[in-house]
Amino acid sequence: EDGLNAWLRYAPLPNDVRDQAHIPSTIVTLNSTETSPIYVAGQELQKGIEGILGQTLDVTHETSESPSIIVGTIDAFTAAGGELAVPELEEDGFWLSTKDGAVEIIGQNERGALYGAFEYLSMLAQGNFTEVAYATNPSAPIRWINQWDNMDGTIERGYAGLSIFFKDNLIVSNMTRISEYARLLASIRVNGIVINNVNANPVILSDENMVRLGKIADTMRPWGVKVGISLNFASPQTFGGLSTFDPFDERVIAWWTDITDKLYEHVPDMAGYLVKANSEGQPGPLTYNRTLSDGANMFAKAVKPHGGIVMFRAFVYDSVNLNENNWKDDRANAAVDFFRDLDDKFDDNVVVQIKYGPIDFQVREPASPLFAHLRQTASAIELQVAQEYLGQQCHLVYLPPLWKTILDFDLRVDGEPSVIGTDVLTGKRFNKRLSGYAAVVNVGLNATWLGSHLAMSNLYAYGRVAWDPTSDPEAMLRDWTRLTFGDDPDVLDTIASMSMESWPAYENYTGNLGVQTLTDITGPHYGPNPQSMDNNPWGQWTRADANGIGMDRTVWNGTGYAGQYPPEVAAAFESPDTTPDELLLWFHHVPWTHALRGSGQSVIQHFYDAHYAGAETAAAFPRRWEALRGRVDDRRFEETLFRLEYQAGHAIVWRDAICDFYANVSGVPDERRRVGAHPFRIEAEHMQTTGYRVTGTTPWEVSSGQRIVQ
Ligand code: BDP
Repeated sequence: EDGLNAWLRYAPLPNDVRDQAHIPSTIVTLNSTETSPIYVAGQELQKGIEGILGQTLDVTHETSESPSIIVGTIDAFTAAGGELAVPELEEDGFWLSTKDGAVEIIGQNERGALYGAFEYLSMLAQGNFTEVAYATNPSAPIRWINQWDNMDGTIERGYAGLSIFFKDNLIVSNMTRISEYARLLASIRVNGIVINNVNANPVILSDENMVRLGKIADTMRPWGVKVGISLNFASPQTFGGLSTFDPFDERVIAWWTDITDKLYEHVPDMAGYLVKANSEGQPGPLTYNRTLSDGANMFAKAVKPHGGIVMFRAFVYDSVNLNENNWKDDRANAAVDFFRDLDDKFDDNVVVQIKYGPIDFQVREPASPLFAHLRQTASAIELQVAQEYLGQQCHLVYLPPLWKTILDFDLRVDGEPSVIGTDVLTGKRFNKRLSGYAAVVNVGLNATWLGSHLAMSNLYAYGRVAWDPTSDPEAMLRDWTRLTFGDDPDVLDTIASMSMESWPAYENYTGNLGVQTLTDITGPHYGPNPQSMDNNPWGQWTRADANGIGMDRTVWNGTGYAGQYPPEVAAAFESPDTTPDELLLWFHHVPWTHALRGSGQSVIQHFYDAHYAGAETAAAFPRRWEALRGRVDDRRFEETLFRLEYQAGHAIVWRDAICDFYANVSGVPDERRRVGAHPFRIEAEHMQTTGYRVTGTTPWEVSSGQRIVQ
């Protein structure tokens, strides 16, 4: 197996399990046309049941007296004389009943019915034939994917081959992979996708690309996935030939209106736009002294008549003005500083899209305080399935436990429960119509989609989390594993336990106590480079020196960031005594010998111990996987083993680099005397080589003997 079918393999169940399945012999699709999600649902059910149970069912449009698997919308079901005691369904929600020998899959809309069909198939594929009858609704209306695909076919932060969407500045003409991707997304209830990079190239707006965008939309529509695009703010000038891109200039407004109208001719149901403005060199309204909301609203007005929305990113900070030597400077403050006063300024079809933490997808961050400030403006959270700072799919890092720290966080706005997942992003807390989720996903042409079989659990779980933020990480993982690898209990337990240990292990060997991922920040964001975590213009600093480490973000003495939270939360973060250990260095600058609340251990000793513990966990992964030889098909077994072995080795590189570096900075030795010893490392420079030379390296700490072979 090459991984292309991901969790939708529909692998045959063993005969004794199959024998327990008693399902109707016909599939009835109500009111379907060939391009509708209901039609697709019928086809998918037929294909899935054939694979899983070996039964070939007919698909018809005619209801009959005999029990069948009925798929349709509520309206179509009642029009066909069906009676349904269904609890209220919301947009995209569905009802699934397998009672009394019949199966009812009834969506609030066609998309919902398709989701219900996938849900039913997921049960069958896991050999689960229990009788169920329930309705389920999404936690939020926006459940999108953001691709960071470039028009030339490369992918920003892509680690699995070239783009499935673009080549040579054009949208591809072969829609096969795009259709397969839409199918995967539908099965996890994703309803929108922005196909191009937020660092946007205006050539996406060329006539030819508009036509082809229409093709993508036609391909994804039957799967219920709406298409959107990222815009470059300066397009009127750089692409349209105007002398300005000022959002208040009539010509600029007319240009965008015209472009938008044209786009909607090709894609009548286009989801909308995604905009990264005035961030990391991207143009934006601030150039003309207009506000960020002025910029967002210009697009909002253009898409409004067509029913579109604008996802406007809150990832705005000014690296030019950050000064590392100013201890009051802090990039973490930027989003709230930029957006706080704009809360009543955005049009109602603008959604401010906020990264989960205030910096940038680090291994540990506190929840972004901006969620507490936008009471009138619609907001969405931005997660990353792409493991940019988290091992780039070469390391197994199962992300839902990380996401959970954010989604379960209670901001206590006005002293009332304001949990990000269940209160804020559902729209309930501030009574919002629009809200939800976006995830950066870096699928590429590689057959595994993400370059790693095990990384796909993150994509699967993303959809489930967006549907229900209270979803249990391990339960989702077990479902995914059964669907992806079958139900061998050893396979299940091994993948479940390794995955659940993977994020804590990665945090242990890459950056502890809230200090961020101590990675190479200057470019690739891969591998250890703690020295680059200071001396950089990006404001990602640890402020480590001989005396201590951590950013003082308190109000009384630091950058004031803690004060961006509502009072109860702010008060807790203000003191090291009430800040959780895992965020200690995020909020406080402390001496190396500072004792942790939990263990009483010093900060530096915790660093040492955590790095050894994390590397040890990773070292066990290949051994644990090896025990599954013969229980997982050879190809996926070997490909996964290769990655886990690599991870085990790289975790040691991480461990030694970070420990050596901070032993040097702090001057405090490891009380267990491991640091610097590297007893099991094999030094390449001690090997006999031909055609290579031994040389020094930067940063020195990544090679145990400070030398490499080149
Ligand atoms: C950073 C990435 C960069 C993105 C940027 C963004 O390193 O490639 O363009 O975020 O989100 O994490 O806009």
